[in-house]
Amino acid sequence: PVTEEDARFQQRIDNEDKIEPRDWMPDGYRRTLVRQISQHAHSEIVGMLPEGNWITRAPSLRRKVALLAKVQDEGGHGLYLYSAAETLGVSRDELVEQLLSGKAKYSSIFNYPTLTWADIGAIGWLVDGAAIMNQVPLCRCSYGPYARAMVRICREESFHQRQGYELMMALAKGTPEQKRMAQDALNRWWWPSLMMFGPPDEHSAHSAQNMAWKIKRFSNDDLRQRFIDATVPQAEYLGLTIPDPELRLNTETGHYEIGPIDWTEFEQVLKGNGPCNRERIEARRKAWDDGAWVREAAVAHARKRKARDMK
Ligand code: FAQ
Repeated sequence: PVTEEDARFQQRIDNEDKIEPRDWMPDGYRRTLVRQISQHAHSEIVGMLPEGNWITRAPSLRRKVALLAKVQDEGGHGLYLYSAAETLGVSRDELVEQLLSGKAKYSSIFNYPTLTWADIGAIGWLVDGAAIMNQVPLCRCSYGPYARAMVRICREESFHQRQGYELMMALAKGTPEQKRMAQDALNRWWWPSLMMFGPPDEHSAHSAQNMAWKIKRFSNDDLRQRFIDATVPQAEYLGLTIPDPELRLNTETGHYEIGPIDWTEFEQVLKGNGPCNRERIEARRKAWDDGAWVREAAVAHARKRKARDMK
C-alpha cells in the first residue's frame, strides 16, 4: 500500500469487511471489478446463444421447458451482474458498447458451436460445472453487490448443472448412437471447459492483486484442478471417456493429472478467431439494434409519466 487510504482499505479487506458502493476504494479495485463483473455479465448474455440454438429443436416438451428456463435464468444473471457493475459508476450503455466494439471480453467457451442435442447436456454438465467451481468462491468476494448477486446465481447454476448431467445420463444409457453423440460432445467440450478457468497461474496478469483484494479466493490452476477431480469420476459413471490419453490419477496426491492444454487455441479464441466469435458478436449487435425501439419507447414512457406526476 502506498497511501494511508490504501492501507486502511487493505485493512478492511483483511478483516473480511464487505466493500459497498459508497465506500472509498482504490481506482484499481474499481477498475478490475468493472472489468470482471462486466465480462461475467457479457458471458451470461452471449452464453444464451449456443443453447438458444436448440430451444426450437429440443426432443420433448419436458426438455424444452427445462432449456427455456435455463436460458431465461442466464438472461437474469446477466441483468443482475450489469446492475452490480453499475454500482461502480459505469452505465449499462457503456458496458454494451464495450462488448460490441470488442473492447470487453466474454468467456472463451461461448465461441464454440452447439452441433448436436448432446451439446446441451455437455454445456450443462461441464460449462455450468466449471462455472459453479469458479463462482461459489465469488459469493465471498470482498465487493458486497457482486458477492450477493453470486449467491442466487450459484443456486441456479447448480440446477443447470444437474439438468445437463441428467441429460448426458439419458444419452449415455440410450441407444449406441445416442451414446456416440454424448461421447462426441464430451470430446469437443472438455478442453474448452478447462480453458474457462483462465491462463495458468504464472501467466495470469490479475491473479496476485485480485487475491490480495479478496476478489478471487483461489487461483485459476487450483480451481481447474478441483473441476478435473470432480468431473473425471462423473464421466466414468456415465461410461464416457475423457479425451486425454495422458489423464491419470496420481495415487500419492489423490489428484488427476492431465496432458497439456493447447493455450494457443485459447489465445486465438481470445483474439476473436474462435469458431463462432464473429457470429456471436453479430447476433448481439443485431439484438441491440432490433431493441432500439423498445429502449426509445421506455424512455418516452418514463418521460410522459414524470410530466404527468409533476402536474
Ligand atoms: N475467456 O489475469 P487473468 C457463465 C482473460 S460462466 C475469456 O487470469 P482474471 C455461466 C481475462 O479476462 C463464464 N477471457 O484474469 C454460464 C484477462 O483479460 P483482460 C463466465 C479470459 O480476471 C454457463 C486475461 O484473460 N464466468 O457464464 C478467460 O483474474 C452456461 C488474463 O487472465 C466468469 O466470468 C476466458 N476463459 O481471471 C452461462 C466468472 N480467462 O480482462 C451460460 C468471473 C481469462 O485483462 C451457459 N470471472 N481471460 O483483458 C473470473 O473469475 C475471472 O475473471 C477469470 C479470469 C477466472 C475468468
